[in-house]
Amino acid sequence: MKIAIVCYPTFGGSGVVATELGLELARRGHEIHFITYRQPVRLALMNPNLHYHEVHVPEYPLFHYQPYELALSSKLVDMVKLHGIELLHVHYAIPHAYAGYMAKKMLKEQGIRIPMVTTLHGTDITLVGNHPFYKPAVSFSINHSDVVTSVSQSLKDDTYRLFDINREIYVIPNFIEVKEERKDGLPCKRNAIAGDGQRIVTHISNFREVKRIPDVVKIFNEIQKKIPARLMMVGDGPEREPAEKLVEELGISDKVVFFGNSNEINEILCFTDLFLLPSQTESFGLAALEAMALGVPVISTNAGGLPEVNREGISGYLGDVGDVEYMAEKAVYILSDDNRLDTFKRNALENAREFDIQNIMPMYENIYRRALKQQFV
Ligand code: GMT
Repeated sequence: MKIAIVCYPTFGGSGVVATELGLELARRGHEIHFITYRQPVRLALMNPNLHYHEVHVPEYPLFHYQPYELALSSKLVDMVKLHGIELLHVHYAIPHAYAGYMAKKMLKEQGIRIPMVTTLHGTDITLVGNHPFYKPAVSFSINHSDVVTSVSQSLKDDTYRLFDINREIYVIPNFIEVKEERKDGLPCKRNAIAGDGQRIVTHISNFREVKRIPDVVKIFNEIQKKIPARLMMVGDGPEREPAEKLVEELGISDKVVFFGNSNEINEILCFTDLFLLPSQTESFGLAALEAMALGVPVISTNAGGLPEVNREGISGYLGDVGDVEYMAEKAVYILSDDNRLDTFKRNALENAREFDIQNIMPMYENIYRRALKQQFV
């Protein structure tokens, strides 16, 4: 199949999922065209089936806001015609499904019919898309997609609850490549980060309010009172600076490292003993799955789709949003005994296998076949 993938090219989860999906589809022989404003961070164009087309938005002083959707839909039209693309797969309703719909309409006028698959990732539904300023456009784009998928059952339920949706939504969970040899094969530089007997706790995110960064710091503060430990804070965003201040106020600066954005996620997770994700909401929690796939247990909240990924008492524990005390207590429970920690590590890896890319990829291929077969407008 010849597929155009539209996504956000940044460190965010939806961009990572879209990129990894495109890479695997290309490995499986499909011709993949990424169409976005910057080359996605995880995209390595080392496969003849992979193509990247940049969307340029010319600056014009009259425009207060540069019209990205317009430029994107025009680019989609041009690329579909030039490369004979058969299907659009847009990640994130805003504004990608909207731009994709416009492209479909323009192509139809030129006698080209092309189906659009829309994948909902969460923030486009639960945080941004639900705002009254966007809601009608988001509902419209979802209802006019040919096939709609969501990354968890929880997100599917939220979409039906928050929007007036008249289409079937298919759940296709996020995925991960579980490599048997990865943990041993990597040069784990544990000693450069922590001394003997110190546990390593990690948090990775875009440091937005929804991640409840102060809770990460507070949970770690409780852990380090009982167990020698260090906290790795990976990522960047508006909550980073306040977190650095909080760490200083708590007098634990010597135990916390702020890495900023990193392309070495696997290297960091390789020496991690416990992952923290106390988010306000999380449609799936890809970062938690990435941790589990490297044998790292997870302490998270039970919000959104997290219970579909992290299993209570097996791969880690889940507390109510804001229940720092419970999450800290369970973190200490896991970290305070070598044998117990090893069991949780093994279970986390075992749990991650369910989401192995090889299990999930056929679901997307089936959805594409369905979209190509059905009568689309
Ligand atoms: O919150 C993030 O980390 C970024 C955000 C995004 O929009 O890319 O992630 C969302 O999509 C990911 C991939 O499907 C999910 O794993 C995240 O749970 C989801 N974030 C939220 O729901 C807050």
